[in-house]
Amino acid sequence: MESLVLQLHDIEAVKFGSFKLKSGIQSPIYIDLRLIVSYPSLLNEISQLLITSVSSCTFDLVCGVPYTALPIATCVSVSNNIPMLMRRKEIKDYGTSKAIEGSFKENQSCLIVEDLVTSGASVLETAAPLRTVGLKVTDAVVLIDREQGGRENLAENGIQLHSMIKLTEMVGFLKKNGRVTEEMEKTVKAFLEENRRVSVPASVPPPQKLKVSVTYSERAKMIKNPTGKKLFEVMDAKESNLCLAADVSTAAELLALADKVGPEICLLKTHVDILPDFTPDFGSQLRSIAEKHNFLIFEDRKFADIGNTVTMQYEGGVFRILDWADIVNAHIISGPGIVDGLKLKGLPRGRGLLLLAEMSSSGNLAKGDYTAAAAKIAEDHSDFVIGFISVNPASWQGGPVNPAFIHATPGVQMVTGGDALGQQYNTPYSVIFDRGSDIIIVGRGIIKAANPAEAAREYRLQGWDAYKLRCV
Ligand code: S5P
Repeated sequence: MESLVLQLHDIEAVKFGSFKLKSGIQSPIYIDLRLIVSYPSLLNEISQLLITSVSSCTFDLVCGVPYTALPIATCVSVSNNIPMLMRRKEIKDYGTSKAIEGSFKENQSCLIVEDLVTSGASVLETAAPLRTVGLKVTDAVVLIDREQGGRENLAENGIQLHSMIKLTEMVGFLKKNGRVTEEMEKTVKAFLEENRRVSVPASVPPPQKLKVSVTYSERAKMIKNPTGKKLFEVMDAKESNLCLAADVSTAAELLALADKVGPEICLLKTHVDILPDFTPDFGSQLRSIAEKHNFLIFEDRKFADIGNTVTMQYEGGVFRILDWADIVNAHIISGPGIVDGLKLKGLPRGRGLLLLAEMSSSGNLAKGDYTAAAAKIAEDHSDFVIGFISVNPASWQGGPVNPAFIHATPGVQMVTGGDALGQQYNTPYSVIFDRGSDIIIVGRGIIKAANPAEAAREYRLQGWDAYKLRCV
């Protein structure tokens, strides 16, 4: 190992100074293994050592993290006669649009090969599409572990990291051979001490535990609630997993928009309390447009009170939501009584409920145990609860996604990013394919577009394509 480290130093693949890493942190050491393609014997040596360091693991396939580890994975594959897969970084919008190239069978195990791990984000980005197509990913092998949280971040996602060398060992060898000063060794150690746990960026979706490849039409038969069943059927019939968040400023505008965008959507989401011109016949007008275009209506009321209060909020007041909304949603902050209260009024009318299990806004508190509690309440009320507002359903704790529940995800635009008030956006592909959700909820991405109907069509096609890829 020592000689390998010295060779890497000889070819200047290891540099000392001040370098900005991909994660944004400033590091006194930089390792650039892209150079090894110019040194075939070194590349071969690294590949042989890598494979011996995972001799205790069994796997059917190898897949290198693009791009630096691709030649390493190729060498491992060729010299050990292990078939290889390639993950596309960019998915083509022509041809087969495959995320994973190569031949494989569901449930085969795939070893991920990487050159260097800091937070583990790149390994997770490769693990996500491999798992989505039904492969088992439980191990990753890396030449250098920077000891900055990658091992822990990967373990949290069910991946064991095998490393050939740790960064401190590497610097130790260089110091021993007079390649770096004692002072530099101390600087690197101090840097590692201060940056022990680099977190995985929020833009990297956690790889799912289980592929949900069951089709919407099959899931229509699994769900108990009649509205949930109808929603799956509409999605299948219209080839749409698009929900429009119709956050416009007047009821008149909303009705006009619903009529224009109606052919593209499976669901229209309202915030009826923002409409200054709301009249008691708003519900029946919207319902007739929904019937014309075959979509369902979701009032995003986000009930949060005790059971008794929400029964009145649901049925009464100015808005009389129960009369016209097929679906409403609720926070679970007040406990399962909220679901009992809403169910008392909603279930006899065949209505459905979505629980807020996660939220899209930065710093929100709906995670971990809270999300798990939402899943439990849903299971206990599966006659009325049709699913969740969620962001990363495929990576929830506590096992596989139950295909009988629908997951609808807000915070969707064509590019990732956010607004000035904490909203965070993911792309339709990331939401449906990587994160395993079912419905994209799009507001400003459509309503602020020059031509909302055209924008809605584009979102529908992207959401549907991602779903089809998931079902292959
Ligand atoms: O966590 C959430 C839950 C919801 S329902 N984050 C959200 O943004 N929403 C809603 O989705 C929000 O109230 C708004 O109606 C829509 C997102 O709108 P956009 O304009 O940011 O796409």
